[in-house]
Amino acid sequence: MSENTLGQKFNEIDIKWQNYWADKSLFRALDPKKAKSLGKEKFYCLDMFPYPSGTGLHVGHPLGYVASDILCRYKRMKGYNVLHPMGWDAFGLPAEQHAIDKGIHPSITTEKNIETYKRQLNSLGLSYDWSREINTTSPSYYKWTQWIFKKLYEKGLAYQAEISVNWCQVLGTVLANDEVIDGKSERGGHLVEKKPMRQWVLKITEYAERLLEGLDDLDWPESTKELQRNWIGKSVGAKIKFPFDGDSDQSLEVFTTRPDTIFGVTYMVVAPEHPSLEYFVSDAESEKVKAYQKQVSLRSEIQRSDATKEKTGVFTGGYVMHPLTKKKIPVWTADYVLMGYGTGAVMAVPAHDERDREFAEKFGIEIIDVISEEGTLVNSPDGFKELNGLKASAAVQDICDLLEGMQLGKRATTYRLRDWIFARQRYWGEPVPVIHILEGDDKGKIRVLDDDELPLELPEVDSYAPSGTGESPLSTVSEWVNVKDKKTGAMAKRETNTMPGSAGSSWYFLRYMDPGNTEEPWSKEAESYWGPVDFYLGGPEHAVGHLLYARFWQKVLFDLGLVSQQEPFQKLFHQGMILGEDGEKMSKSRGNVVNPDDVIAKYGADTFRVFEMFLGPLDKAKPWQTANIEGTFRFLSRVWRLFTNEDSSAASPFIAEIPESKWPKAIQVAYNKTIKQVTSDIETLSYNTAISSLMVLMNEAYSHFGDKKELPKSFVETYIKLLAPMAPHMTEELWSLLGNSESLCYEPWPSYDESKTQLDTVKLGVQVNGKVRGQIEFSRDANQDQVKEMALSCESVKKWTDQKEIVKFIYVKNKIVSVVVK
Ligand code: ANZ
Repeated sequence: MSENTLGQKFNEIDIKWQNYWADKSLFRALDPKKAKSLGKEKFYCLDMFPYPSGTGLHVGHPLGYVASDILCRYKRMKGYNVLHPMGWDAFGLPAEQHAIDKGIHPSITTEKNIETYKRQLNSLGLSYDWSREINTTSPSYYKWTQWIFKKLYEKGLAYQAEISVNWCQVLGTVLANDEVIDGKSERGGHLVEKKPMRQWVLKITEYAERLLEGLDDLDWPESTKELQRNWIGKSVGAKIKFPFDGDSDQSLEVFTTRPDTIFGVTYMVVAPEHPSLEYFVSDAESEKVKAYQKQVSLRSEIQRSDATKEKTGVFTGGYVMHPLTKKKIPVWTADYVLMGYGTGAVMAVPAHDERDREFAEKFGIEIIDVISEEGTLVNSPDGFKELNGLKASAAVQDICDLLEGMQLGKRATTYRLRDWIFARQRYWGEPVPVIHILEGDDKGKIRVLDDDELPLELPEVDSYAPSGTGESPLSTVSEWVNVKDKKTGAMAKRETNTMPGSAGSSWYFLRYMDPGNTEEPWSKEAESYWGPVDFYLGGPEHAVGHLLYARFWQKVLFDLGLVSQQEPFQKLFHQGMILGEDGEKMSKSRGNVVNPDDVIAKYGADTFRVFEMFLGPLDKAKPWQTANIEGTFRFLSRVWRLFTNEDSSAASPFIAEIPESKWPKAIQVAYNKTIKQVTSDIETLSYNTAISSLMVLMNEAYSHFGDKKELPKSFVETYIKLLAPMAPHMTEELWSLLGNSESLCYEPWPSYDESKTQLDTVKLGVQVNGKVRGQIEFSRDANQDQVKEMALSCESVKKWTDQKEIVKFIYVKNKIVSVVVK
């Protein structure tokens, strides 16, 4: 068959088997009872579910999906009860923006996009259990997202607060951080200001310590664990009070990790938003401070934390008193101190803190060294001289004791992690199931909806555009917003904020365990059987967002006795990105996007799958190489041709029953070695090396069984099985051509004979005085004398040893043969 017709043939085979799998629901996971009765262990393999965008998949998306699919197909053959689900994380801005522009309801756009995605995923032969498909925007799903919000609220983990948001007056809307670039809106380039607005917030900080500790036992990439650790940002130190100068009943509290440097404090800094700032500002400095505050309000926190920017700040005119020396210390305000961290105020030690040093040098503030090069205390003032010479770590303890005794300090731990702002002023999100009571005894209070009032569905709106007041478009739907409280009959207003994009994805892995349940979000039975996810695959860009939120919800649900596991994802893997052929990120604007549909149409899905896995190590970024697809296609075509007859209508007529013991020795070894290699490579997701060892074995097969020689049936069967997880369509077809009536998907995975994974002879170079002079081949069990005799009788070695004295002969079993002569 010509390459073209073979490509076509592969396409037909793809469709045939995709239909077969779907008709037989072959990838449906067994329910826990059934699986237990069959003694099958579970394997829960999860892909990060996609946002179904309007542009469909590009070749970068399937990389992870194919990779996890290979693992799932392998695990089924190993006898596991595999749960491999897929669904849609479908709330979000693009569909909403489309609705604003075109007036089409986001659910319609979403549905259409899902259809495209699903068709594309199926065309790759991915073995999903579609009976468990979920969609975060369907009321039957978000009913339970609302239910979990309710649990969080009841546990005191959801509260309302005035939080400063990015407000764009021109667009009349609140913007997410990534929609703001250099203080301007990404869309239109309009000015964005900070403005306080009422928001729902989840108290993730209450779980900071447990989120940190839990990381240690997870089988996750170290880099991702480190990102989460940094994000949580635990700091151990002390909170110290500096009494106000002139009013020692009041004090300015700072957080420091270095109480040992307290005698090096030469000024204080409060954040420009600090509530005590006003107290310090003298009349003389008032104008300057106000102007500075205004200037800072236009800068984002990220800009403020940029250590490379020149320090700015102003003196307030006020002072505090050093808690130990009682000296007066000037108070400054500067934007390198952030309000949201620690106490929003610092004791500045320019001798030992880089930021403070830069600031002090710029403004001519005194710098006092208090820690020596050896890390011991120096220059402690009168009354504290005995601290000199102490190691800084010991001094921390002494100074904390001292301050605690005076009630001017206490040991403290802070976390960089902030509470999670859980509200968006948008339409296309889960409504927050809360009403605000407007009259009667409960006036001003809120009520969370009862379970029987859920789901609270999104109403139809005339316009999806922002309301212009900063509130969500829901606020304009008065029939929906204005309600009577079911319990008291009091007038009430519905909450109009919707939940953020990451709400639905914070628990979807639980819903897959029991997606049809209408009574509960999941049954205990299903969760205790399937949890935790055994293998989770997705991009590293979710390291601190989704992956941290999901861990947080899981821990809350665990504390409520609703799940059996403390952690949701036991093992995590990040696939690397597939770059464009030019080595750049694929993007429409660069014009380097490859559409998988085109590749599949020409070569079939198996070539696409194998090619993507063969590009390189799964976790590395690598460029797409159209030219090399041909190579992969040729490899699969070779497999096909060896195992089938001339016109691809039947199995090769040369296939015969020949026991393994009758095969040539070399192929026995290559065969067992490959089974071993492919097995361990799949377990470690080293698919590129698994594929190359299958290529090597195919070459061996051609050299021993090609040219119309007899082909052992068990060799063919095993080869098909080893290739099956990667190239599932053609291997199913080959399997059926061999006369099998059942699918290959649940055939037992091949085993190998360890003793046959190596040839029983070894070939080694013979070194003479450190240089290789010849090569000998001998039995693996040969002893030193036998090897020596062989080495010394080798012609090319003799040239270098003749007439010389053999000083030493070294043989390291199966590794080194070395002769030393004089
Ligand atoms: C005195 C000192 C001396 C400090 C020294 C450091 C070194 P991490 O480790 O990141 O937690 N700090 C405290 N609150 C701050 C805020 N709201 N904005 C900016 N900086 C703040 O950093 C803790 C240190 O950062 C604290 O310890 C404080 O400076 C500063 F040689 O106090 B340190």
